[in-house]
Amino acid sequence: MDDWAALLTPDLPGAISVWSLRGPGSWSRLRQSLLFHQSGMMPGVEMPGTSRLARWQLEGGGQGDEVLIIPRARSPYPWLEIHGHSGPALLKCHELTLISLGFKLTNPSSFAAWTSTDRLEAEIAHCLELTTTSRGVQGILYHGQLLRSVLQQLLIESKNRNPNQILPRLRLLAEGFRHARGWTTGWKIIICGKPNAGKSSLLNALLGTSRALVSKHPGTTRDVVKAYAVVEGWRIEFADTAGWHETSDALEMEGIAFGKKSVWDADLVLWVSEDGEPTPEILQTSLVIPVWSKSDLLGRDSVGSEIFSMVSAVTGQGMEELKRRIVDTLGCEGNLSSVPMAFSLEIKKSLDEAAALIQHDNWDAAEYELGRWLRPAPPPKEKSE
Ligand SMILES: Nc1nc2c(ncn2[C@@H]2O[C@H](COP(=O)(O)OP(=O)(O)OP(=O)(O)O)[C@@H](O)[C@H]2O)c(=O)[nH]1
Ligand SMILES: [Mg+2]
Repeated sequence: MDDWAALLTPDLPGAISVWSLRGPGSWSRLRQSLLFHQSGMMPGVEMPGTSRLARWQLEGGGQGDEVLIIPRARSPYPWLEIHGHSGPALLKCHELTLISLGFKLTNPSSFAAWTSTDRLEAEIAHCLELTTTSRGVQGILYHGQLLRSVLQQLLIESKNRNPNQILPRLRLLAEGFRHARGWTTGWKIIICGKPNAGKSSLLNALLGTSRALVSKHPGTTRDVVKAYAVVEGWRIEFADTAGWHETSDALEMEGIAFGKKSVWDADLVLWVSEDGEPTPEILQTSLVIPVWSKSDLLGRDSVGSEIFSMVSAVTGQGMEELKRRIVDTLGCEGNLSSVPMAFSLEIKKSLDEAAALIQHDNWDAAEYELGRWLRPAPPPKEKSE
């Protein structure tokens, strides 16, 4: 078993740095390079909950920078942290010293996974690092615990070897990722429609600021214009695109093709038209909200539409309703749902894999795959420069 070190703090000028070290020989290796302030015997293995001031001992006997040594655990392997000053050159010195002491370097997430109780806990921690909204945090924490009990239950029930009992539940869990993915990555919405439909104006109205150019001339937007907004507490990336139409202008054609390609990557499409034009066939496999723009130009008597969201970027009419519809359509409130769901892509892939194995009657492999989340993560991989 190797001894591992990871720098947990960013490799930037700053006030403090934290190195985490773990492995059977981590204490004995580190002792060779530290001078403790308190005199007396150097303890073999420090007790968690105690901390000690020390100095790096430089080659040739000189004293180096002062650090605080914090033991984290004694078993299954000694695990400790070094809290010290920071700065690129100083961190390089720390790194070289640790390498010369025989530590292998790894990245913080790989190290954190290894120190977690099991892979599910590590995945929860990893997703928490990624999320940018408190609603995302709420969803990950809640569904992390829910998933743990569901996996335990599935592993017991899989002993019956009954695919009808297990497969629908695995699929439901995996499908839940569609609702949960925005907790870690934010949702992506693309705004499409014919030229001059009011797409850029809609983007600006959703953002509450003038991000995209608006003009009365069709073909104003050429490239994809991206911007972030927080809608009802969720982080959403909106992409405004060039209007879709037949053209011989090479540049425009490229812009249109680029916009169409972005559709596949989007969680939701806003199909904008100023005259209730039906959603085109190319969007049939996408999640779409049809938006009827410029509703202020419609007569007073004009009735709303069940299918279209009627909005005016000029008066703001219908904007709040549209935002609510976006959040509802994306299933954003899944963070509060009691239906368990896969909250990360890794977990979704693993559930899909287990389902495929069960379909091939390979129950042992499926159980191994599901059980992986409840077993400790393997030792980390060495960091590549
Ligand atoms: N009255 C009214 N005019 C609007 C509204 N939204 C957009 N317009 C006008 O419609 C014209 C086109 O608006 P844009 O937002 O540039 O339309 P677009 O779909 O982005 O156009 P392209 O980028 O050329 O495809 C501009 O003159 C806008 O002022 C609206 O809600 N009400
Ligand atoms: Mg535009």
